[in-house]
Formats: sequence, C-alpha cells, structure tokens
Amino acid sequence: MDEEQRKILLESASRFPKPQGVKLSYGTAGFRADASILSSTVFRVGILAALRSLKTQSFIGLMITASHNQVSDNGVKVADPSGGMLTQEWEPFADAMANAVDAEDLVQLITDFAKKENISFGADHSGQVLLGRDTRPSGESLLEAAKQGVNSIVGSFAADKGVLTTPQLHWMVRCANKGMRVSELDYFEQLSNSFGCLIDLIPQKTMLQLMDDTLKVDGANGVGGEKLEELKKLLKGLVIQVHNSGKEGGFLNDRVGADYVQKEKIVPCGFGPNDVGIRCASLDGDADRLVYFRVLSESNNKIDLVDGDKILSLFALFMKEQLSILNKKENENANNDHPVQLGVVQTAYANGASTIYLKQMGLEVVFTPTGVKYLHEKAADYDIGIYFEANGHGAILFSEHFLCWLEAKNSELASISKGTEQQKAALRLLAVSKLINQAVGDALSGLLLVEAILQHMGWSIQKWSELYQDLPSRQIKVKVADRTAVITTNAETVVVRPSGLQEVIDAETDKYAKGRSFIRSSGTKDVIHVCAEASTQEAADSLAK
Ligand code: G16
Repeated sequence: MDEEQRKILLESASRFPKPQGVKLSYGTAGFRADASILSSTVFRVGILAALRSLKTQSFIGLMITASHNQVSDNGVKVADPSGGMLTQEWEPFADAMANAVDAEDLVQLITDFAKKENISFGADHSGQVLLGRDTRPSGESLLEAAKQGVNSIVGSFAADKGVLTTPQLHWMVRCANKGMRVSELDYFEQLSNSFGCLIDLIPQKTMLQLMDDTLKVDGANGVGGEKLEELKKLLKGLVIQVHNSGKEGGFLNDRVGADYVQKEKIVPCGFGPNDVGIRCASLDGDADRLVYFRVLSESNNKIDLVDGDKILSLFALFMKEQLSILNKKENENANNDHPVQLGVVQTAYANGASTIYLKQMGLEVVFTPTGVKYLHEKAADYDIGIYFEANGHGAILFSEHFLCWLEAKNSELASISKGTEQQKAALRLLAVSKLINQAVGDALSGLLLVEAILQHMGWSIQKWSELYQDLPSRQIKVKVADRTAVITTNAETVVVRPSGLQEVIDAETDKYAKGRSFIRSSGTKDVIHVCAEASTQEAADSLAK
C-alpha cells in the first residue's frame, strides 16, 4: 500500500470511529445490531467489499439490511461474484476489521491482509461494488458510510442501486458478472416471463379445474410489498393483493411478516376472519423468506401454516415429476435416461414429518447448520439441489453442466417433434431455472413458482397443506446474557458447551412420545432458540418450555 492510499484510509476511517466496548461478529447473515452503533462497521465492510472486488476482479455486492429483525436494528452483508454469500474464508477478516480499535489498527490489518491475499492497490486496479438497502430509516446514512468505505480504496467505485430486496441485489451481482443486464426491470421481466412460460405450459386438463387465482400477501411493512406491487403489473393469470406494504402505517416486522407468522403461528396484522378460504403468503423484511398460510374458520387468529418445508416438498414433487416425464423411455430399447442427481437440503428445524415425506419420495436428504450460506453451498453439489429452511429461505439450484444438457435435450426434442410431453417437461425445467433466483433464496421468485405449480396441479392451498401432516412443534426464543456460550455440533442437533447441557436435554426429550428437541444460539440476535417436536401440541409446548 502506498503512502497516498494509507493517508486516504486513515483520514476516512477517522470519520467513522468505532463505538467503545462494541464487539461484533459476521453471523448467520452478516453483521447485525442496533443501527445507532453500525456506521463504523458498515464503512469498514465497504472497504472489505472493495478489497474482495480487487481480489476477484469481479463485481461484489453490499446489502444494508437486518432482514427479519426489528426496525431499529440494521445490518450489512456482502455478496460474492456468484451472487452468493461472502466466502466463509473471509469472515474472520470481516470480524477483525469490524473490531479494529482505531484507524491505525484498521490500516495495519488491511495492509497485512492485502499482502497475504496478494491484493494490489492503485488506480490501475479497479474494484466495483453494487450497493443496496432495504426500507429501514437508518439505511440512507449507513449507505453513505458504505460508499465512503468503498471509495477510500483508490480506483474502487460504488454504484448505488437504491432500495432493493436482498435477493434483487444478489441477482444483480450475479448477472453483472455474467455480462448480463442488471436493472430492476430486467429482474422483473425475467421473473414474469418465466412465470408466464410455466403458465402457458399448464396441461389442458388442469386448466379446466377451478382454482382461485387470488393471493393475498403480507409484505411485512418492508421492501417486498413495494416491489411486488411493481412486479404484479407484469403478471397475467394471477391476482395479487398486497397488504402491509409499509404505506398503511405499520412498523417493519412488527406483528407482521414471515418470521412472525412462522414462529407464532397466528395471523399477521391486517389479516383476519374475512380471509378464511383465501390463499395467503407472508414475506419477511427484505423479502428473502416466504411462508404461506390459510386462516382457519374456527379461528382465534389461528392459521394453518404452510412453511418452508412444505414449499420444499411442493417443489421437489414438481421437479421429480418433470424429470420423470423428461426421462421417459419412448420404447423398451431406447436409452434416453440421464441420471440426474436431485438432492434436498434441510436443517434441524425441518419438521420431522417433512423429512419422512421427502425420503419416501426416494430423495436424498442432507442436513446443514442454519444459514443460507451453508444450505446453498451443499445444494450446489447436485445437478438440481433444492434447499429450504423451515423459516422460508430457499431456492432450487441448477448446475451449469445440467443446464447445458437440458438445453441440448430441449433442442433435440424440438427438432424431432415439437410440443410433446417430453419437450414440455424440458421447457418447464428451463423456465424454473430462470424463475428461481440462482444467487440466493428469493421470496418473490419462490412465490411465483408456488403459484405456477399450484395452477399446474390444480391444487388449493388446503390440498397442498395435506401433502403430509406436520408433527406438533414449538419454537421459543430465550434472551441470554451471552449467546456465544452455547456451542453446537452435528448440524446444530447436539450441544457441546456448556458441558452437561445436552444430557439434560436428552433426559427431558426421552419423556415425550416422538420427542425431538435442540437449542442453538441465534446468529442475528442475542437469543438462544429452542425447538421442540412431540406427538401432541401440548407435549411439544411443554418440552420446549
Ligand atoms: C438469516 C439467514 C437465514 C437463517 C436466519 C436465522 O435470516 O439468512 O439463513 O435462517 O438468519 O436467524 P437466527 O440465526 O437468528 O436464528 P434473515 O432472514 O434474518 O436474513
């Protein structure tokens, strides 16, 4: 690092002093804390993003959001060149940067890291960082801090993409690195065109079945509702009513949104008895989670929750069906099978009934710790990898190799005889690969795929919900002084520290029929999550307690 670069960094870092006594770590999804203490962290992550861009010679993303957290929190995370999460190899550097005590300490850290990673500075080496933020009031000033961080690396450039959902920003990074167009309109067009393609391919016989085309969406008073209002203008064959769009005066994630609906299992604000019989969905604050629900008629605000596990099951069923049509042998002697590796990834939060259901379908199911960064990585091992967390984060990933094969197969089938069932299956799979955001879980694209599949099957939400019956479960959050005191292993199913705690959990769990329980420390808040399953709701509640 030359003298000029050093001077710029020292000068800019001194404008963003780190608050004393604050220690942050790059958790499940980046840094999160009360927004009032985050400007130095966001500034430093701006520098990190610029360095990552220099290192990879690619576009990098920086998103300012605290997703499902309360409105007074905010956060920051980095998207790698693929559009996925920042490589885990750089997380310790992110932690060290966020916690560097002063400007001198910070510059020393950057100098050492750049040397180790062979990162060159100077005007000939340019970094490009795309910036996005959700609708939190603190987002604007934090975005300015991020910009100054990026710009303090000579030759690096920050492009402000404005207010976005988290998945939109990830999508833009991925597309920018593929040399594709990255405007918001391009994103909306990709989603609406591929959705339209799936709708056009619906078999005649199900077209005749009556299915309500109205969907009521809870936008969590966040960015998702606002974007869905835009997207729906391009959609045909679906009526979407957006509620809790943020314009009606409620607070972000306050008794609304996917996290609230999934954890509490009750209707969000703005929904009630009038919605009985309507298909409802809920997004979270930055629109990377999606759950469905229906309001129960005997209701006391109770819902039938159709969570990430059921979305995963619906997707798996559809993908398996299309693959089997595609690979159907025309005659006994033909050998047109392509052994497609279809895998499913879940976490310990997955309802036990969903795992049994998926395995009964003959699918390979693997488990990772909580966090899209782990599930996404695992799903990428397959030709088609479907991952979902019960909380509604998920996607379907297609390998490049499989997509090439599929394109070729589609052309071959079209040249023999266009419009056969086999060719339609190829076209559907190709449409899914464009509809589902390949960079990260995306509630808007997931919602359109759910809607397309329900129409394809001619299914109501009730029919979908009956795919299997969830085992009664309960999740609770326990506020603790130090969440790092709990260390787990085996995809978070076993507590390693504090010692002796797992034995206590096991002894308690053994008292319940079909009992299963685990605890893990949150990666986004100062709480410990407790999750319990048992044969009745009372038993699950009691075990969790
Ligand atoms: C983030 C991650 C998710 C993860 C969630 C867990 O969600 O992106 O993969 O499931 O955190 O949160 P915690 O660690 O508090 O249990 P989000 O929607 O907040 O970005």
